Amino acid sequence: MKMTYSLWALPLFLTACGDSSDSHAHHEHEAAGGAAHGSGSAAVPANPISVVDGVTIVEMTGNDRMKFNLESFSVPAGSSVRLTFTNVGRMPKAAMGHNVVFLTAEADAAAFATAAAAARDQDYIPADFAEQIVAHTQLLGPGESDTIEFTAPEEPGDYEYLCSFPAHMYAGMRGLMTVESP
Ligand SMILES: [Cu+2]
Repeated sequence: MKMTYSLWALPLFLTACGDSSDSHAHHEHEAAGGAAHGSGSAAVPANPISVVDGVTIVEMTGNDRMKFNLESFSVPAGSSVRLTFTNVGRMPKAAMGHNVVFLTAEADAAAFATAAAAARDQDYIPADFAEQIVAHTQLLGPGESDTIEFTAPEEPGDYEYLCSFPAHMYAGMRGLMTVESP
């Protein structure tokens, strides 16, 4: 996961401080790593949504109680989104893995979840449903983190997201990304 943190930190560093080697940016990197690797207390971000240079930065977490920290958030249509997802739980990945999958407006979340549950060998991302996915993170075990970048849909509306680990959507790991007219 060290590599993931490096990838996560670099764009923030460049965005916040240009090409200077400002110690402040470095400190932020350490704080982010420390939060995920800390004592195991739920490291839920206080301000999970921010916008930097037009990019919506989303910090999402999933826990052992099968809850996301965000049940909804908004992004401007067609804008860039950088989402970092962290599994803040402690249970083993095989029993309590989490991901975040954003579905297209046309997708059927229930049908997707059913297909996903049967796709263990693909980390619960069913290949047959690729066209119904806007973006998704990796499946994460405890303490792991993944950052994805994607472009929000051009069409305003509500887009469902979910954890596709079997039964997690029905336990509450789902939400809505509202795409707003720019
Ligand atoms: Cu989950």
